[in-house]
Amino acid sequence: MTGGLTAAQIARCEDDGFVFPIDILTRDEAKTCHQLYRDALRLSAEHDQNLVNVKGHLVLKWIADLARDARILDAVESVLGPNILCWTTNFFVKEPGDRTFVSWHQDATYWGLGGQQICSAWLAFTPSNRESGCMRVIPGSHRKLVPHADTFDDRNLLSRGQEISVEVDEDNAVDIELEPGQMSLHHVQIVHGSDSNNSPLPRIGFVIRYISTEVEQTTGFRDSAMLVRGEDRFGHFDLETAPTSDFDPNALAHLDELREKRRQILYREVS
Ligand SMILES: O=C(O)CCC(=O)C(=O)O
Repeated sequence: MTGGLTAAQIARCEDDGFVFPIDILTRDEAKTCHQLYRDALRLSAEHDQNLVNVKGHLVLKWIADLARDARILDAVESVLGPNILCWTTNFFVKEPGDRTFVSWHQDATYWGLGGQQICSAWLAFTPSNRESGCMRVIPGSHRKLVPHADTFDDRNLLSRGQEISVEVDEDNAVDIELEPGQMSLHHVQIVHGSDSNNSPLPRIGFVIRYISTEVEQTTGFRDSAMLVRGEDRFGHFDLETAPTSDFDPNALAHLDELREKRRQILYREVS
């Protein structure tokens, strides 16, 4: 490990359940990532599939490289310790005027993962601010899970449109404003959401879900993840392999299988 969070940042993450901004990519790198994302969408359409938004790191090398970037992992290691799996990658994209949003929710409610050593790294490819619909969080809300209900709203970027069914004190919300190339980390139980993009620019966030190798999938479904740092002495997850080239047919076949398993976990009945 070369960098990592400062003691003050680690303390903030423990107290508040999130920390930002963390400088990761240069502006030029962020711009390149934005272009790679656009290219990936086009190529994905040519393969007649959505290969980008869920676990894209299994079929596109640049996404896998980003999920294993030492600058990101150094920060994540400060929070999770040295043995780290990537559980999934997602893109949260709001084009100008598309009116999409993310309802207030806690990730832990639906993921079926047991333990607290789970965090999301949210990396901005484009400006993410109040106007463009940046992520918003409620400090300290990671200490307790609250009830949720599914809405399946088309404009909600979450899989089930899941939202918190008790009142959220929005007066306390913190706007996670990030410049392109900056990142935030958030705890799996933090209450978070985001409003629509009212800016003229796209708002593109690449999110990597990291877990310590100690974490277990508690739903009874066998789950998979990719070892990105350290070693796995627990074997709680089937280990995924990073692609050596883009859209390798074997990787594509495997992606379908793994996504189906993940779908079963995310759409299971939650009490
Ligand atoms: O990108 C957003 O606005 C929300 C992201 C989110 O819900 C998450 O990363 O867990």
